[in-house]
Amino acid sequence: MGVGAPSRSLLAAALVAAATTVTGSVPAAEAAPRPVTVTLREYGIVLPAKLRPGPTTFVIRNRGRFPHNFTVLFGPVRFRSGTILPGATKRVTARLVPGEYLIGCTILNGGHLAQGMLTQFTIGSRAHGSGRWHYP
Ligand SMILES: [Cu+2]
Repeated sequence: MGVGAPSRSLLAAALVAAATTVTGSVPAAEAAPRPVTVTLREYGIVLPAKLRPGPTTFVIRNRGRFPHNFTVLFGPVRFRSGTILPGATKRVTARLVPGEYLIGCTILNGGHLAQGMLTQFTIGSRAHGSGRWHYP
């Protein structure tokens, strides 16, 4: 008997445990990424100003006439979409944690940032003067 058999039974146990969490106290959000819609256009980035922690899929649509991107310039979790062509949609999934995130489009070496493609979102809050964020 190889090591495969115990692994399979462990996997089966994990699957049963995962299935039972549907009606349990674990939030469904931990099982599937929460979708957040983002719109890119000339010249702006539109998304909710407040988000929640956990696995999140940014559904990023370029509704403009030029290529754009979605780049976390500052924040506790960094990720980027890469170039999104006009009319296209890209999905980027990240496990978000509380904090402040600065988002920009870095196309044209800052040219789009200067035109206003810069925004932010926050997760949770922090005491005045404190650098420690918490949620809720
Ligand atoms: Cu842009």
